[in-house]
Amino acid sequence: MAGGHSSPFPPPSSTHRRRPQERDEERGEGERGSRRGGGRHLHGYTTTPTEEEQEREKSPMAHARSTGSLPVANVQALAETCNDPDQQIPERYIRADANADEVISGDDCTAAIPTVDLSKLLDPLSSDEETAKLGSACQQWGFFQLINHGVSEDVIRDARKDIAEFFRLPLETKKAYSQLPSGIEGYGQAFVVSHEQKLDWADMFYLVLRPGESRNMALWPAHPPSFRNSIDRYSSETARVARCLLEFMAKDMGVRPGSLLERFQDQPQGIRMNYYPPCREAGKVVGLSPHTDAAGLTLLLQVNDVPGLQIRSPGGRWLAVGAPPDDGAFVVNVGDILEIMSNGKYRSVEHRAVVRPDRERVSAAVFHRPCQDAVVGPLPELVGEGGGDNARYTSMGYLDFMKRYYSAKLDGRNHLDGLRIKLSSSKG
Ligand SMILES: O=C(O)CCC(=O)C(=O)O
Repeated sequence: MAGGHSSPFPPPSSTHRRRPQERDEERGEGERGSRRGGGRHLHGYTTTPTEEEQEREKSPMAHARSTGSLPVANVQALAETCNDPDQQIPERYIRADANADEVISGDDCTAAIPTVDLSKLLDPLSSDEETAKLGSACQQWGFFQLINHGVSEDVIRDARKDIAEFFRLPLETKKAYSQLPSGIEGYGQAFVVSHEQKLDWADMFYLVLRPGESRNMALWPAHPPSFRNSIDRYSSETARVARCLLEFMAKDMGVRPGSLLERFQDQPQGIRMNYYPPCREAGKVVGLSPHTDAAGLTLLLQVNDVPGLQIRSPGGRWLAVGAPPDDGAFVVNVGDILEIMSNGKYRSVEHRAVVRPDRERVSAAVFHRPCQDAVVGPLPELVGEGGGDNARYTSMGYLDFMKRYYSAKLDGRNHLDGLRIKLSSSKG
């Protein structure tokens, strides 16, 4: 556990011991600064960041705080009003293109995504064969289901229970963990960059998980009481799984086993918990816009048994992923950074989430990212004199890469495609 103390968490500040309502009353406009331990945005004025703030800004997850989203309505609260047949769904949520594309669906669709078995990767007798399966899944689908991953059932059960319970808290309690204007971390929304853009039918709650010292414990809910412990355990276990996968991916790419791990040193990790309320016009709204993940590797847990994830299948059609199997398999996907590091061998695939008219849906994506000083670019072992291939992507520093990602709305593969180098095939 992080820190190796009897409690896995940093010692609580006085803020942590207060009830959220008390903090609300005290904060006013200055709340946001004070929760960060300083007065950055106190009443609209910029003040000197505290030492604590400065340290956090240097942390590998600083990007999560560097680009905020415009404030928009809480969708869970909106849904409670709008699902009354006398009420209209606000125009900003109505998407003309929501149902434009054909979707391959059906209860057996989960089977269509390749399955990778972590216990077979680790078994010397089956490791080579399973590594080839892993590689093929990453190259063709960019997605796979991971089974026998070794994360214990109780860790998954507790994370599921506490995430679902958090979203069931009264709005005012959840608001105590609201995002700050300058960052993605906290309860709110992401990627809202203009007052005109269409909005997703979902709320999210983002937390930085690793490295442990980057955690902003003031944003970790005190309710449900087991939340912090559950998410801490879940973080350690998923980081272990990601580490393992990165090693086997390096093997499949034909680079040194530590090549990816060096770039993912200390395993920066964040969790995005998504709450999709039911919508009586479910076919006209989108839960989460089509996008690719910036991160290296994402482990998605479908928190309740309501399906909603759709991915671009290799044939180009949307494929609906079925309800999660009972065994707590993860849906794993390759992010933009891994596509770039693999010089395009692996694919970061577009995906989206749809909503239901009758039931809420909850999911949790854990993103694994490289360290702050990593270069996001093709691995030197794969390009130029090292690997003989031409670099297919522009290289840039990780923080610049993330700023670029967070400063645009979610829009399919746009972010990633903007970094592709057009290789000339003509000789003249
Ligand atoms: O809710 C889902 O199934 C997808 C979530 C997702 O893509 C994300 O959080 O980035």
